[in-house]
Amino acid sequence: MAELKGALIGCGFFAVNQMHGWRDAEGARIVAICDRDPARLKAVGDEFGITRRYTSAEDLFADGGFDFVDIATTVGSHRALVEMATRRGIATICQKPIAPSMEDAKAMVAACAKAGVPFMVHENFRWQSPIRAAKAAIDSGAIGEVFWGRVSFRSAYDVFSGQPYLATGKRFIIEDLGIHALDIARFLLGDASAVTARTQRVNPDIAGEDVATMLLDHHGGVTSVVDCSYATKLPVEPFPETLLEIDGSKGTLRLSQGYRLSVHSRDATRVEGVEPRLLPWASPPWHNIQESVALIQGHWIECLRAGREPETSGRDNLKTFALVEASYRGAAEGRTVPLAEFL
Ligand code: NAD
Ligand code: 89V
Repeated sequence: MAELKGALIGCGFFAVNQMHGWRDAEGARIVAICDRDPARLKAVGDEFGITRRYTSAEDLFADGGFDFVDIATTVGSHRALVEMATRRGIATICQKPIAPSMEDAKAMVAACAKAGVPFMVHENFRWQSPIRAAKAAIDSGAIGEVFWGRVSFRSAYDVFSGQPYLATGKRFIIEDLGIHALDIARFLLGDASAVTARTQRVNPDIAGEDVATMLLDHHGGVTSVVDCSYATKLPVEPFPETLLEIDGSKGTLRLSQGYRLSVHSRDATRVEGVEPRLLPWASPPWHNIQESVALIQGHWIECLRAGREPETSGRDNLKTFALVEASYRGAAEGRTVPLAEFL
């Protein structure tokens, strides 16, 4: 089958991981790149040997010659770029968070549907191999019927040096990191119907919240706690591990720091190391996230070829983004927010 050709827009901090992933991907390659910052465009173009370079996305789309676009810019430009792609009928991947508002997110999903364009949000945390291992254990029935869960990400890692914009936005941890944990909660425990949230800002040098605690009501009566913090100083820094506690009718599952998965059921407790692969280009501690980039890209290629909707399609991701919006509204108003207010 012919190799899929892609274009990447936004050659910043995280896009380098995406470029590495695409370079190793089977069945797709990046043929053109775009960044409005010429220095970043040159750095990525030179590192990955891409000669078709654009400082304007309009010019990139006008020249065409690719089957899909991978949008790796920050959130403010997502809607305009996705809509540009739909006007050209180009299949689209867009980084999380999908948009700055639910209105924009819905408009993007609608535009892709109208144009018949496949649309995936790059929501990669559920593609981390330790999270996939936990999902497989739950699906095996080893812990029985799940009734409670916790998805936890607590760290004091300095994310601001690599991504300075994270310190300046009114919204921080739920929109940037909690979004991943909320998506994992949906992935493992099913869709949610309501959320109750509390936020705190511990670091005085940033504009947004750096601690958030969310209580989710999932369909089917499952309850979960999703908690995240960038103000938690631990003896061994766990960044960027997401930890899990899942309780079921027959046992329990724990994904603990150091990528240890323990599945306890009536007869036995199975403990295994589920450390992610260290890809040749990866650099710990980011290797967990970096591997998930390669995995979600593989999923995209498979789905595009098979004409299948990706797991984290725009349509699906509205349910994760609704949790983000509902958490902010709930924290501001001190009440439980039904997701129906957004969906
Ligand atoms: P960044 O600021 O380092 O890079 C963004 C790049 O996009 C910049 O080089 C900027 O010049 C370029 N850009 C912005 N608007 C543009 C436009 N209209 N046309 C062309 N170029 C444009 O940001 P980053 O840290 O790389 O984050 C990018 C996105 O990736 C964000 O949405 C962020 O939330 C997401 N992200 C995801 C993960 C993950 O694991 N999924 C991790 C980190 C960041
Ligand atoms: O995954 C992300 O979106 C990143 C980080 C892990 C630093 O929060 O921004």
